[in-house]
Amino acid sequence: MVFSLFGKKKTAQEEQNRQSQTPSLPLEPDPAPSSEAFSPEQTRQQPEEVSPTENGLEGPSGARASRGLFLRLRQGLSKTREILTTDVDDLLLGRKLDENLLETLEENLITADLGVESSLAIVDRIRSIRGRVQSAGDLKRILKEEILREMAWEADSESPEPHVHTSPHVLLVVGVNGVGKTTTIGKLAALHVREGKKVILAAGDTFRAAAGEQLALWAERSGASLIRHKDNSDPASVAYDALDAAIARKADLVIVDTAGRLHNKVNLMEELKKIRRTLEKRMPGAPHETLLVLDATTGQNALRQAEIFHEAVGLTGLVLTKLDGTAKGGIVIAVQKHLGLPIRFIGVGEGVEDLQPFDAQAFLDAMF
Ligand SMILES: Nc1nc2c(ncn2[C@@H]2O[C@H](COP(=O)(O)OP(=O)(O)OP(=O)(O)O)[C@@H](O)[C@H]2O)c(=O)[nH]1
Ligand SMILES: [Mg+2]
Repeated sequence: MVFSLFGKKKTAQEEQNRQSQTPSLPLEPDPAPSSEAFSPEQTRQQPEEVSPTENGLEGPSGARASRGLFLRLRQGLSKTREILTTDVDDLLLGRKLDENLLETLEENLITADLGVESSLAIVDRIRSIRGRVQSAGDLKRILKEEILREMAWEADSESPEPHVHTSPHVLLVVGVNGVGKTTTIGKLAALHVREGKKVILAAGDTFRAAAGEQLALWAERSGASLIRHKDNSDPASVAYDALDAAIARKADLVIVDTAGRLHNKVNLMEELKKIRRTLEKRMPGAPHETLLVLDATTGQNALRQAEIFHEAVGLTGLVLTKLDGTAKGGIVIAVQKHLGLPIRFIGVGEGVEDLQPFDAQAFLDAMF
C-alpha cells in the first residue's frame, strides 16, 4: 500500500545550502510559548483509511495476525531471498554441495551485503561440515544457524536497555536525509496507539515545509497528538514543548522527529545534541531511547553513519528501513555484528503495518 504523504521537497540547491550553513545555536534552549499544539482533528488533509483487518495486526485470532506479519516480512525480504536461495535450491535438483556451489554461495552472501569477512567465515564453517549437507533443506538450516552465530559474535551485551517503564517514555529519532525517519515514527505511533497508549509526536523537522504536514498526517492516521511550531523554528524548543505537553497530559510516549542530516556536518550534529540536552533539562533521563534510522539500500555506508551518530548523540538502537526495496537485506547481519547496537525495528514496506520488531530468528526464517 502506498500513501502519498509528501508535499514539495526543497530543491537540491536549497538542501545543499542548508547542509553547509552554520545555524545560530543559542546555548540555552528557548522553550518560548510559540507552539501551536495540533490535535489530530485539526489537520486539514484526510488520510487514506487503513483497514485493521487488511494490516494483519488485528483479526479473529492472534495466530492469524502473526501469520500475516510473517508473510509480510517474507514478502518484504523477497529480493534478498532470491539472491540467497536460488543456488541453494539447486541442491534439490541433484547438484552436490561442491566447491563451485560453495563459491557461488560466498558470492551471494557478499552480494546480499553480509560483508566480506562474515561471508567468508560462514562459508568456511559450512565447508568444514559439508558431508552433513544432503539437501537444500539441510543447507538452509545450517546457513540460518551459521548466520545467527555470526550475528551473535560481537553483540554488545553492554548496550543500554531502554527504560521502558518511564512515563512519559521519550524516543528521539535521528538519521540522514530520506532514510524513513518520519514514516517509521508514524508506524511506531500506530503500533503504540493500538496498544492503548497515549502518544505525542514532536514535529522537530522544522526545516522542510512539508515535513510538519507529513507528520500531521501520520498523527491523524495513527490517532496520536502532534506538537508543531512554525517552520524554521528551533527544533529543540519543539521537543521541549512536546515533552512538557506529554507530562501535563500524562501521555505514555513522546516521539521526536528530526530533520535529516548528513553525519559529517558538525553544526547539524550539534543541533541534535542540543535537542538531547533540552529534553534532559525538562525531564532528567530523557530521551530514554535514541534510535538511528538506516536505509538498508545504503549498503555498507550505513555502518559509518551509525558510528558517527553514535559518537555524537549516544544511540540506544537502530531501525533498518526499506528492506523490501533491496536485495541487500544481509546488511542487517553486518550491522548487528559490527555495531554492538540492537536492531529494534525493521521496515519492510511503506504501509503502516510494515514495521516489525526485529527478531533475528524470524528474520532468518523469512529469508530462507
Ligand atoms: N519501501 C519502503 N519505503 C519506505 C520504508 N520506510 C520509509 N519508506 C519511504 O521512504 C521515503 C522517505 O521516508 P521519510 O519517512 O520521509 O524519510 P525521512 O528520513 O523522514 O526523510 P527526511 O525527513 O527528508 O530526512 C518515503 O517515500 C517512505 O514512504 C520502508 O520500510 N520500505
Ligand atoms: Mg522526515
